[in-house]
Amino acid sequence: MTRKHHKPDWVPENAGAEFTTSVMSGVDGGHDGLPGQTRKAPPHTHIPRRRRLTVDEYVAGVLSGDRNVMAQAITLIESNAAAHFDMAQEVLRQLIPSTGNSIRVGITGVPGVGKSTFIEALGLHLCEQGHKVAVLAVDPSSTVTRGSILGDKTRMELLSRDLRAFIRPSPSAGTLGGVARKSRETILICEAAGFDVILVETVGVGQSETTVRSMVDFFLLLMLAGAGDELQGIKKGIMELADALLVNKADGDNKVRANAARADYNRALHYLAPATEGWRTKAYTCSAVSGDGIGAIWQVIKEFRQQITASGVFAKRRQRQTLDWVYSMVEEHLRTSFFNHSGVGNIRAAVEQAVIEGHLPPTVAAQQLIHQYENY
Ligand SMILES: Nc1nc2c(ncn2[C@@H]2O[C@H](COP(=O)(O)OP(=O)(O)OP(=O)(O)O)[C@@H](O)[C@H]2O)c(=O)[nH]1
Ligand SMILES: [Mg+2]
Repeated sequence: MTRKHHKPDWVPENAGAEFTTSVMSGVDGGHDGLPGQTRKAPPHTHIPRRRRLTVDEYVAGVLSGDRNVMAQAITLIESNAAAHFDMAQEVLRQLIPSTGNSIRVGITGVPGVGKSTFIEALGLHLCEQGHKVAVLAVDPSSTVTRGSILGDKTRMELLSRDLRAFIRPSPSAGTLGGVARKSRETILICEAAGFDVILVETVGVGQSETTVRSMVDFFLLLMLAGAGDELQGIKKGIMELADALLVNKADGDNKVRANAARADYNRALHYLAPATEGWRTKAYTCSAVSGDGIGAIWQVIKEFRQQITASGVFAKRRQRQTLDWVYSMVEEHLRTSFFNHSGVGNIRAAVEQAVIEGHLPPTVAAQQLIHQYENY
């Protein structure tokens, strides 16, 4: 993967020193920045003009809710440079005790379903209620200059101007593991800065839905009426990840069809396993444009939180998610380390050929490769 020198084009009109989203872009690159997998940044890499903050300054700034420092801390987390990695981890270590006090909501749905419009409507509704709302995106296909939220500055215009909200585009393209790590750590930064609602948008690409499901408490699937399920790319598997289905664009002529779709989905949901123990996933309708149903879906999310907090499922899920995260990083590291191992590289082609030609059973081939990895 080649590194490019990016300048962020995502700068809101009211960008100023106090406005986080105006701050420098992250360092781009294709991996997750774990030690042993990082490369030295080339000399032309963007060097922020701003004075480097110390760990204590990052921690104090984030804790005091300083949007500027918050954005810089996220940029530090997104950096792939080894020196930044250690510093970012120290900042996170100190912030961890102040994290967790939020509801994390994942939002998915096919392109055009209205995710951005919905997030703006919900975000503004929550800001009016006194919440502090952070909006993040997980999109492994995005780059610094072309990401799903990046094109949204027009669609989320009001929210991006609201100082009670904080919008952060997806980290630049990379492995899903790398993007996911950065997004999880960004959630922690936002929580430490006092944001109590975290909205994570993802596009329905590959594994990104499963990944976002694994980092949120509540997972919301936006749907359209009228489009066949196949057209919508909605597989049973994705419905099974959801804590609520929300048929959007229930306005004008579409209202009747949206209500019919909601009834259909409710019937279908009856036969699916619920995503969350003790919670029944149901379908609802809303119009992100008119605002109908926005307050109602927030009530559902609040009820969900109350109910599964009381049953202990909320805490259990978060604990399991944290441990899953640990092991997914271990797995990712081991996989990269294996495939980059020169000893493995030396025999791989021959082993593969022998397997294809039928001379070597797959199990023996795997043993040989692992032996090579562990001993040479
Ligand atoms: N009538 C109507 N139109 C809507 C509604 N919500 C969104 N739209 C329109 O649908 C189009 C797509 O909305 P977006 O919010 O950009 O959809 P998205 O899911 O974020 O799309 P991607 O970012 O491309 O994945 C826009 O033209 C919106 O104005 C709604 O509730 N009613
Ligand atoms: Mg969008």
